[in-house]
Amino acid sequence: MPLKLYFHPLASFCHKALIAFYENDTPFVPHLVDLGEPTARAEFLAVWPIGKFPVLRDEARNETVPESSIIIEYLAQHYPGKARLVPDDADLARNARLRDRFFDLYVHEPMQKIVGDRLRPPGRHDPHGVEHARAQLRVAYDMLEQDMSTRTWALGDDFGMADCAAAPALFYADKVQPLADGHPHVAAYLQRLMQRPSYARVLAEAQPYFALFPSDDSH
Ligand SMILES: N[C@@H](CCC(=O)N[C@@H](CS)C(=O)NCC(=O)O)C(=O)O
Repeated sequence: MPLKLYFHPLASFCHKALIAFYENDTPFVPHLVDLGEPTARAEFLAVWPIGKFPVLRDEARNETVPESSIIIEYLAQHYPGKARLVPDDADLARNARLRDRFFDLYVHEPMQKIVGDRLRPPGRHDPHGVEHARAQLRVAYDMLEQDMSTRTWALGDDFGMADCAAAPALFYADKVQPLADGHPHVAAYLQRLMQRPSYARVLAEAQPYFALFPSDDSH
């Protein structure tokens, strides 16, 4: 099996890459990395010293591919399937990348900031940073509410890369800043994403790990 994915089932950016694999039933070997385990951590850092997953290793092409968006692009280029996650049309592809960036930078990263702050030890919290992240999420939610009032998926009718990015970003963002508070179209979009078989499978596989998620600020 030429494709090996370094990942963790709870990790939101790993969800994004897994959706792309499952959309096309692309075969791969899952390699679960426990970053808290020193040997596993050292082995992973030898592959990608930045230490963030997902990372794809393609032995057949002797390529190491980090970054969730780049993994999706790589699969679309070298292991294409029935789901065209990156559109062939250049303008549509640019739009897909813009929406992908939007979800990563303005939903996913603020969500990570809020969740990450819950994991900090007492006295090391960053309330200013968390408030900034919450304000960023509010702006992103408002923009999405308008977009999703007329669309099924992020770009319209076809599920694609931007939806892979949206699913985990909104799933976890909703836990720290609920969408139901004034964003019904985005909340409905999240429901569609969760019911999509590829993401439903990712969530089912993450289920045994959800107890590790810091569900409130008391962590
Ligand atoms: N830009 C990266 C972000 C990856 C990322 O933040 N991964 C998190 C898990 S969701 C991670 O590896 N965290 C471990 C750490 O920072 O030590 C991508 O798109 O893949």
